[in-house]
Amino acid sequence: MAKKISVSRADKFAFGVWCVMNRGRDPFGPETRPALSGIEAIRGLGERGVYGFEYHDDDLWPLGAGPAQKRKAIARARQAMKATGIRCTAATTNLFSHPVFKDGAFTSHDARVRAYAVQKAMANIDVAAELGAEVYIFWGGREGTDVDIGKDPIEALKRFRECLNFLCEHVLAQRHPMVFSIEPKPNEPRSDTYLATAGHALALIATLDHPDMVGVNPEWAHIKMAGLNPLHEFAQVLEAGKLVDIHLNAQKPLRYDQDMSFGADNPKEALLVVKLLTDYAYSGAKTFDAHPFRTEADPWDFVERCMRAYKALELKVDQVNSDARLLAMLEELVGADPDGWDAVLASYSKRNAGKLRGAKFNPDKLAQRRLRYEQIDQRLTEILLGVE
Ligand code: GCO
Ligand code: MN
Repeated sequence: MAKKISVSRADKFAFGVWCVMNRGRDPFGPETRPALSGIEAIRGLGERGVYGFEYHDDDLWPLGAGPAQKRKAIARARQAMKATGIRCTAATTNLFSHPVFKDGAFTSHDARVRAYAVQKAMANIDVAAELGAEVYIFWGGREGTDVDIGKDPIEALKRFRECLNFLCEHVLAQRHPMVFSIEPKPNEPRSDTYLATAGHALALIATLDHPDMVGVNPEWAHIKMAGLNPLHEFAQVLEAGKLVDIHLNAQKPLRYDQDMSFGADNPKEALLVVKLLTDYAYSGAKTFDAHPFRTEADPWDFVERCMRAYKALELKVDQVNSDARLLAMLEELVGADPDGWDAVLASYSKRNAGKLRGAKFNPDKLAQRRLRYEQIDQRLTEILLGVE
């Protein structure tokens, strides 16, 4: 019998408030849904049993708001959090909407724009800490180029690094219990964005003054836009100990940023990412960064759908992880290590090197071992489709 899906706060699902505030506007047509304020978004998510929310500064108070207006917005956010039990799991700075950022924020040529961007981030980092956010995201929306001769990429990376270093020091000086997270994306809105993939982000992090304070939140859609494999990207970040947040959604490869509901496009790939997060006990928030189709009247079916899709895939992961036939085939695939080479390869020593140098291998014979990938993949498909 099919298992019933029920979502609870223990699932640690989160949404960007901007996902439910999205009104369906696209480059070819205006809004199709009524406005929802940031506070209404927090409240609506909280009322639906969602564990957490992420926000941009500009989602909660308008750019240029005075101190009183800002304090009022923060107080109202706290009220909505208290009333519904929802937490603020992460926050970020809008460094992409205002025309001042049209040629980048941290990578702008103009030092005044960079200073303004760092000031804007600094101010919201303090609010985020007050709201209890433990992760602060940097998605370089406009950090890129349309005309490559116009911006030296070496200089741009240096500037990006300087701004992150500056803000890390701010967090340390304020003693905020917070880590940063870089969100990679290959393009859109710029033709090419710096820090295009998880690998780019990890490489930059290693050069920061406080690499331990900075992780990565890979986003499914951004990975597919780059034509890459979400499982491999998530795994690379996880293996590096840097998976501090995730952005889940769906996306057809190599297209504009579609931000579809999680599971909407490729359930097999989605299953494998849920399996990764389950098997390796990812404990951060499972954040959805997507938006309803433009045809939707309100965002709530979309919210429900993302969480149900994750839970449904989690049930499939249980099935996959206990399917005797599949497990036997996977075990056979990995095979045995009768000669103890695993231990030899695990660490270099004179003795191990000597052993390896003197060993006799028969590559033709080794190549004959049967690898049942067709059957394995088909078994996975059948579990996913629920057939025996
Ligand atoms: C996008 C990004 C954004 C970011 C958000 C928080 O492609 O629009 O995914 O939604 O996630 O700005 O960093
Ligand atoms: Mn995102």
